[in-house]
Amino acid sequence: MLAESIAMKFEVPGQLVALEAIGSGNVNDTYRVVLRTTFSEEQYILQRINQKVFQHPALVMANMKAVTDHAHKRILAEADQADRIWQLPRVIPAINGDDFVVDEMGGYWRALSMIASTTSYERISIPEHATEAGRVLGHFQSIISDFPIDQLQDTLPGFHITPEYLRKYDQVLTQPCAQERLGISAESRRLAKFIDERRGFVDVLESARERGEIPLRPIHGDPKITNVMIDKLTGKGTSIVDLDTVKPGLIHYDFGDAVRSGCNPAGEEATDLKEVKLDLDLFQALVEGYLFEAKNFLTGAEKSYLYDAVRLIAFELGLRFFKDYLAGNVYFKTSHEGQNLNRARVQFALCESIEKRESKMREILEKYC
Ligand code: GN1
Ligand code: MG
Repeated sequence: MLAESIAMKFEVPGQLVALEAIGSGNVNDTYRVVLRTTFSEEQYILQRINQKVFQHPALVMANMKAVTDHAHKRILAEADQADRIWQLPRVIPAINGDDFVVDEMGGYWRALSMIASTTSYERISIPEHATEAGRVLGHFQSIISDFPIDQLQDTLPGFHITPEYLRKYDQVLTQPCAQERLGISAESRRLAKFIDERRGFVDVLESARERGEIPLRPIHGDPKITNVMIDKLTGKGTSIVDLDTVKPGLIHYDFGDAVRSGCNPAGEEATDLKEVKLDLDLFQALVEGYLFEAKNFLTGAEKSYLYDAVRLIAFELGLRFFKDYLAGNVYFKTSHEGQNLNRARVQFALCESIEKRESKMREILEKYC
């Protein structure tokens, strides 16, 4: 198997014992690699980078290496004041010294250290977990907030620029595949109408950035709840993983993504839309954790857009899933027909629930800002 032959090309001691596919990511392929020597066991994460999504994998790795090196130094420098051992994956070099291995077909693979004794969840059901997720994101953003963005490459142009996704959606709508799908499904037409009714707000963050109200900073880009690692022994959040999308952006994309994934207890793949909602108790808990860490480095203007961020990122992900469904599922991995359509239905139902709770959410944000 290809992954097995690649697994031994990194700087890790021991012999390969097992390699298993893990994770629920919609983009990369992820494996857990177990190696042993007589006296020790070593485990690490092996990933094949999806080159349909990331066209410059070497730049993705350069960003990841630079940001993690910086973050590790901050974690060590602040360890004495911390209430936990913060962790962050380390890029394990290949035997030839590169940060990745390229296979015979031109595929890019990377190795990352494993965050020991932790687990991650597809959904959150208790407020304590939401607080920990908020702390993990806020802490990560805070320790990279002083990393200079001009040293980061834009590895995914247009990522989280909602007006761009809308423009691409409009292009997809003109294709025969999309027209056919809209023609046969009343549910698709309902979603298209849902989008049309919200065209006016898609630029809420980008226009604030253009006006100079909110700055670009280094961000995670994909802090969904499955990427937050919780310590199995202490219950505390200790790390964030999946650092592909670290690049300059608005902190709002991260906050919105953490909330839309963490505060909908029904999860991304729910089939009963009645169960999809923005749970205010989870929201309050996540906000408390996030602002505990992030309050001091965020500006007042940044704080004032946090509600919009949540509404927008739920909407944006729905738009991205729906666009992909109409285009014939070319971006997000799927395991069954209609999966991207259903994912879009869920995000739009969540967006509606967020809209209904606007005043309560603003009150909560006010309280912790
Ligand atoms: C993708 O890598 P993964 O599966 O965690 C996507 C995110 C979406 C997420 C939705 C690079 O994340 O933007 O929010 O799916 N990542 C990319 O599940 O597009
Ligand atoms: Mg990801």
